[in-house]
Amino acid sequence: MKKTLLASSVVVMFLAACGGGNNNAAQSKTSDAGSTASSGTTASAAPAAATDSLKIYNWSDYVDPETVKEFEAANKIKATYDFYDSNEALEAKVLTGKSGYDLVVPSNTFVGRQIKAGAYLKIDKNQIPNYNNIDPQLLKLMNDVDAGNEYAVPYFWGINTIAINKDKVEKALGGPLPDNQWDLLFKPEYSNKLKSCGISVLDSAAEVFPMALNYMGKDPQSDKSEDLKAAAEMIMKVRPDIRRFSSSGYIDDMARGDLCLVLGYGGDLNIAARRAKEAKSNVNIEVLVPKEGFGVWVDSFMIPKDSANVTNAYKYINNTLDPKVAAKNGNFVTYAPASKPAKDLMEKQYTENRSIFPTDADLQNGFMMMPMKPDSLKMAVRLWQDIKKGS
Ligand code: SPD
Repeated sequence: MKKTLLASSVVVMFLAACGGGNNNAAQSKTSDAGSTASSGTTASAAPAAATDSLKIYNWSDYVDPETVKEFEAANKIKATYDFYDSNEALEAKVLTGKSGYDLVVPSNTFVGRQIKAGAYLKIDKNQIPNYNNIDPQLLKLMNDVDAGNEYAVPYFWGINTIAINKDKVEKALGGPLPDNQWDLLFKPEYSNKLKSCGISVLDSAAEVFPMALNYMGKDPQSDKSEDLKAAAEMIMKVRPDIRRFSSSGYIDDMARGDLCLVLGYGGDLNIAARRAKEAKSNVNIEVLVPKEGFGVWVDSFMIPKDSANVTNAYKYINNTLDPKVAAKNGNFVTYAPASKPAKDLMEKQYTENRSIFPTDADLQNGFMMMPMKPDSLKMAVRLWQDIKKGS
């Protein structure tokens, strides 16, 4: 499989970092919360006024609500939690400079240009005593888009992959799965057979193009217009078989048995599998880790420059890096926490799940999702609109 040098070297870093076990003793520290925030545009730090509220804008299904209640009670802070399901939705808010939030959680693919646009405050790491729990390899990865790790504090990492309703797919195919599991989505011979049991694909050019390019044997981060056009042509061939484009709604649809093939976020697909089990509905979902590749990404907390509750934002970030809190969130959202000692505190059913914690061997086949150049992203978005229209 063709990969960029950067993508390969990044995945090699992951091999050493995240796939292997970790024996670190869990450490938990509490912030003493006297706070200053230095802004990307202001040289001197201004003391932040004490408030009792915190406004968080995060991905849907990305926190155990119990941890939020516990944080509120322990800190006497009222947290307002709003949700989005795509980087594009978040970006539309933060780039206005008037987000109305104290914390947001973009992916590594979007962080760099949002920093450049001046959307965020610099992080004062002294306000985050649990910062040392962060897997150093994640910080190294983030350094590519946030030099010196000045703005972004990693929260979870995960993969873009596919999941199937095993029984429905086997029945529809009338035979075994293809050797290359991505054929299920990208080869009309297979997608056509799965059309009636329901195919759903993430509603985002930035998420889907790298997967298509990788399947075609091209650099998943290719900025060449001919590569993007070729990927769009390939997707267009299976377009009639795609029932919906969804970046979060697929979780419940799949759990109910209304979809049999989904290109989605690894943890969310595992939530669908868990919900199906809990409902005892005989919907048997398998989240695949295709040997032909999958995309790897990192999501981080960032403080928008219009934050009115910076001290509380630090307290909250610090709380999510507490290994016990991170493990609780990890079990709930079924993603790999940035807080390294948390892995040892998570349930084995999740830490041994390769679509949540891919093994070193799996990661050899993965590729890091990297930011697209602005012009290429613009073009990919245009092509994506056409794909969705089906014309
Ligand atoms: N439900 C939480 C989903 C988090 C997905 N993060 C997106 C990463 C995109 N590259």
